[in-house]
Amino acid sequence: MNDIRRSKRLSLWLRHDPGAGGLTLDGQGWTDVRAVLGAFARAGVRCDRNDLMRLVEECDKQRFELSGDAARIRARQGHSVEVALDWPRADPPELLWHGTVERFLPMILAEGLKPMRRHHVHLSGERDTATRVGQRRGTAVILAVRAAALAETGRDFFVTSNGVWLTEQVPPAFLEPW
Ligand code: HQG
Repeated sequence: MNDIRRSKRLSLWLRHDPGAGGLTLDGQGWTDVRAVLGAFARAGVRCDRNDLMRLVEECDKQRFELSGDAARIRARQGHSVEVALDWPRADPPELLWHGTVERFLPMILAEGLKPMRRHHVHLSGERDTATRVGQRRGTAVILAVRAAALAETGRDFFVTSNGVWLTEQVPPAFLEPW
């Protein structure tokens, strides 16, 4: 199994369905590295500690995070299971970016950006990153989010250690197709 497939399996376990790997996550989304290695073994997937460390390190989007002693692992964001991520609140820049596709636009412009099955709406500081996110689904359509103005209304923004901005939702008045 290559690293992309291992990474998808790990995303599934650490974000959406820990039970599928026989894993449990703590309140902040952490689980034991040894338990994850056991889950790969039970799933019949070759992934030893070195494979896992490489996957965490080389993952283009830095999706996963190890504890300081490398005994525990979690997904940095993107969960659908209930976890309380402890990302710091931060003041966003004037504009953040969201990449989506044409077919979602009418709904988004009518009701705003919603987290859908995740906990938060994901926004990027860089337009190029938003383009890549949108391109997962087709031709990317980019929305500018007037983030600083939204924060001034009292809406919280959080920033992950890999630079993804998270917020609960973005009302249509703060969105502009770019
Ligand atoms: C859309 C990946 C209809 C939204 C990426 C998006 C990112 C609405 C989709 C990260 C809507 C949700 C997150 C509304 C939002 N009506 N559609 N009101 N509000 N949408 O995957 O932002 O590879 O949950 O535009 O690279 O695409 O997993 O969010 O198209 O960083 O690490 O509903 O996931 O990272 O899709 O992607 P998602 P996303 P990973």
